[in-house]
Amino acid sequence: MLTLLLSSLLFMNGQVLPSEPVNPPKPYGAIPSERQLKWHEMDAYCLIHYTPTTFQNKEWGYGDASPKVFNPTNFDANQIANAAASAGFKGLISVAKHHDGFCLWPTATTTYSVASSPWEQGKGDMVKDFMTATHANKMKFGVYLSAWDRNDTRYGTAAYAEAYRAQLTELMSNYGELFTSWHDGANGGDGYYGGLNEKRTIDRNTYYAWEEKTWPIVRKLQPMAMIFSDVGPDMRWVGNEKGFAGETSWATFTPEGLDGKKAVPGSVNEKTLTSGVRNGAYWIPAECDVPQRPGWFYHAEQDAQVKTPDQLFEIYLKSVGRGANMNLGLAPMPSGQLHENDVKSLAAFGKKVRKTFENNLAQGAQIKASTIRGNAVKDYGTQFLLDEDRYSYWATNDAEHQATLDIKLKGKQTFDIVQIRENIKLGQRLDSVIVEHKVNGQWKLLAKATSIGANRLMKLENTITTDELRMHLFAPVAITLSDFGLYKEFNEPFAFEHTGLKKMNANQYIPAVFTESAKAIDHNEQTFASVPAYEGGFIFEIKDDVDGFGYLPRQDGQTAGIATKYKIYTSDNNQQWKLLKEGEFSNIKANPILQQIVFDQATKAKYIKFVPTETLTKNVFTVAEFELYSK
Ligand code: FUL
Repeated sequence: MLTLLLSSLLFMNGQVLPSEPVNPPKPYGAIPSERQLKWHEMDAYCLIHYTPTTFQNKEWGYGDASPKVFNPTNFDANQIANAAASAGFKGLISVAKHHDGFCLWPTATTTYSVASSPWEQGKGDMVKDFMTATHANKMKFGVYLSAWDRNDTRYGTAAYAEAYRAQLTELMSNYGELFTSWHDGANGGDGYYGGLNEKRTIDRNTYYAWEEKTWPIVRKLQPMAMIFSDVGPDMRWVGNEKGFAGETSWATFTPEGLDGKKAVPGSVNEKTLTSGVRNGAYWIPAECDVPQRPGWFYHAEQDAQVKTPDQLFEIYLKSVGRGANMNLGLAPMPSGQLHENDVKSLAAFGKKVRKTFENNLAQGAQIKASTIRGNAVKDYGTQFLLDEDRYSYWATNDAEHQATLDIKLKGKQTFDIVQIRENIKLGQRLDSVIVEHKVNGQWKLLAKATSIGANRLMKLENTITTDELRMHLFAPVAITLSDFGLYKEFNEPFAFEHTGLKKMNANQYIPAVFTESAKAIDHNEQTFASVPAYEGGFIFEIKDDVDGFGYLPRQDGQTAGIATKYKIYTSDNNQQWKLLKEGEFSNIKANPILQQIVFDQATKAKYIKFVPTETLTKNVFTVAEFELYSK
């Protein structure tokens, strides 16, 4: 190899120059498709949840809402698309049908759609309106079609599976070029099902015939659409709804099913979703979906809990900055527009990202590599680290699997983010990198990272000022690196009006039972109570009017004992109880956030009782915190 390389070199002006082009390194492992490359270039986009469920103040519609409730008074797709574009998002996905089964377009497959609603006298097509507004704001469009349908009486039979594919065909045919077809894994369970109100289970491995019949529809009609499901095939769920990819998150992945079966949407070994798999069989990068509010749908009581620009920026660093993409959930109000807090936060987040990354402080630096592939500076030199092209790169020879870059900045620079990228057309090659800076003449560790891929943003604990850096790189093959950047996070004050529910103080109520469950009222979100016998419920003696009740599920990442259904009772004597409210904690497994139950009016009763009526694990109920609220 070496002799071959040397024989192709000439000496000219004392410099070793290659006489003929040096071959580029061979790609390593699984590599992205053209479709995936285009998707990586998008970085971030949004997902809009707006269906009858919005009007019911729920997170999962049961499928029983009358189409008559779907009557926005002020729907404005452009207000929503414009807010997303102001945040720098590159795409919008319309939830064309959520689990409640209501279709936002006039489908031929069911009457449960906009065509039966009063909105635009049943003549409207909301998917089309979102598409038009998305394109007008220079973004790409996509659709989400829930496989689970709690309205359709055919759910569970072959007829529904056919209808589902017919719906997909309509969406893939009539809404321009789509960048994604988004399919979530939640399916099967109880629902309205045409009035039968029962539980239906399906065989997740066979029912939807994903590979045989369903994905081919997308491939045929929308070849550039990325198919999302928790197992791919084009991008995978990141395993949480916080928006965070793993500190190590490989774009390569090998889907693993459960119980020795094949991996399919809704039935996958979730353990490796967050981290991916080094040298996995396929290129299936993570997508980090996270709602802008605590839940995916609009709830007025959450107006003060809209994520701030700083929170969104943290998500950006831990998704886009970990080689994944960010998918932010937008939740319009029943009126049909985003709340002003959401709009304000999106615009400020957009400004923050723009200002942070507009100025690469490494520009003008001199970067000396320990080695350059075939000494071909023109083809593989370090100048490519500072150009705007994410596919041009500096490279080492095939036998060199460790290298060092010495970086002399143009004067002293102050920064707190280090960015690097690989040219992913050649695969995910780097195992790890270490960045050092000089302190009192000594090299000291500044940052390190694994799984680089499409993008890596290393946020430093402290802002530093220096004019000299060094980076060590490690890979199992020739090293290639395409970009190097230094940035300073842009900050400015931000606040929105805080309205809504107020947590009651401990002196406004007395928990009545609670020996085992003391941890549920210790004001420490990290501890949790685990209670084996909970059917009798949890009683609070109250001294003030109560407007709502809160249940925070355990926050340790485990799901055992989390409640999925509840009843709340009131009493004046702690003996006779009256049912005040009952419901489900939809989507709590994937998104274990604080569940706030708002009463229609304040209760003046002396006692209030919370009963978990269904939990994720039989015979155990877990709770991090109970809260009571007043207005
Ligand atoms: C999940 C659904 O169950 C949630 O309601 C939401 O739509 C989220 C984006 O996907 O699987």
